[in-house]
Amino acid sequence: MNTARSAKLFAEAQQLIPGGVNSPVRAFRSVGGQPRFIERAKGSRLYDVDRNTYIDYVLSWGPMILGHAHPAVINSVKKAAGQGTSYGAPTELEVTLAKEIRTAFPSMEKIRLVSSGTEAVMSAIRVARGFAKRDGILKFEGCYHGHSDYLLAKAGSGLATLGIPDSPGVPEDFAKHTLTAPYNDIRAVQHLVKEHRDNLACIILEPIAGNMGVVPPAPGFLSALRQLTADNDILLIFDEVISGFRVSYGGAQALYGIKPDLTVLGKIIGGGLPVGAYGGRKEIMDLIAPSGPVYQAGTLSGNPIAVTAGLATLKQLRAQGVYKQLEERSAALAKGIGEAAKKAGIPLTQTRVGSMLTAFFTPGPVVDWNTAKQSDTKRYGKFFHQMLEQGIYLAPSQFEAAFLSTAHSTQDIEKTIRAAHTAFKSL
Ligand code: KE4
Repeated sequence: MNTARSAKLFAEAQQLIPGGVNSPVRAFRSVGGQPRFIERAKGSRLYDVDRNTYIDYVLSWGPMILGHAHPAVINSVKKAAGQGTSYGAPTELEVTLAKEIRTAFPSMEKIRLVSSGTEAVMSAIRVARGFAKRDGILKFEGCYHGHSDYLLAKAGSGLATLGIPDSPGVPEDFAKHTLTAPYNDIRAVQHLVKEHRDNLACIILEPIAGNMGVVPPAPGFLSALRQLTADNDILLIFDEVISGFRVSYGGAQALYGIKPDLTVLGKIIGGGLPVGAYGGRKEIMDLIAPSGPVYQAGTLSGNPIAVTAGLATLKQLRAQGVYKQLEERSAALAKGIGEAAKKAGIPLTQTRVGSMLTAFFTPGPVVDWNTAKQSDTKRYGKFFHQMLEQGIYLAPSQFEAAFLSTAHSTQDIEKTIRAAHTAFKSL
């Protein structure tokens, strides 16, 4: 596969941008080789600067659930752009999106729009601390909640990929308020709550972990966590930046029937443009400026173009049968990949919730970060490149989710499974 122009651009990019990328996981560090520079995308396809075409299972790390350049999204963004790109004043669009989110996520009685998942998580934690008047937070190893200082403790995603257990530049003072527990280990949480209850403001988790690879909640884990936090007056925050509108129109909280106190959203609600959101119980959210003393602000929060892209995306997701199709195609893909690995005698542990899935190169089981990191990342890297050479673009890290979109056809799935047979045989 000719990648000369990507190579040239990457060399130049590395002179100007740390690691040549604007987000670490894009640099292919954990799978080796060099990233492909993308020129355009349409439907399930990416097209790189060397005219190579790929079936895309990264989908911009989740937002592109309709596939790339969906006509309804593009047309609405084009129209909105003609009306100006940012006003710094309230718009009807923001009211409409807040209403739509609250309809899909009734636990989000009030909502604040921001410009990224990180910003949404940071703000949710701040208002949780302001409401509870306590500093402590508890997160789970392998979960990633963006790059705010005090959450870079045993985080997943890029940090897991790069093997940075914590990050330099985070003062010990910040990290000391952050407790971590193994995912799916309710007894560990009970123990930490017993010891630290008086200083714990909130517990935050991905209700379906996506940042150590996909790790679903163990049966009863979320309900036990909900009960434990309610009994101890600790706020429960669901980080649904990935799972929100991904695993169902109401996210993981609808799927599992659990009502958190606060929820964080991102990715899909911006349709590929920068939008994050946090929201929850009215009495908590009313603490946020200007209605209350907890300060949070943003120049481009609720940006009309980004909100337009988000609204157009959610409208398409409300169409009949969308999630059924995503479920069927994702199940078919997982089945085919599993059969291919078995035929080649490659030990694989597959996890999936709806259209977010992972194939861990380990006999398994995979239930938390400790078991996920047993995966053979070298073998994953070889598999990744074998698939890339065949025009299949998987996440350049074992510890990320693969995603399907409504644009992935049965022919795409069949082609991917055929490529997997070839790739597994070469390992
Ligand atoms: P952003 O600040 O990247 O918009 O969102 C942070 C975030 C928060 N919560 C969850 C559950 C997330 O998955 C993320 C970001 N996800 C990663 C991929 N796993 C973004 C990709 C990247 O870092 O480039």
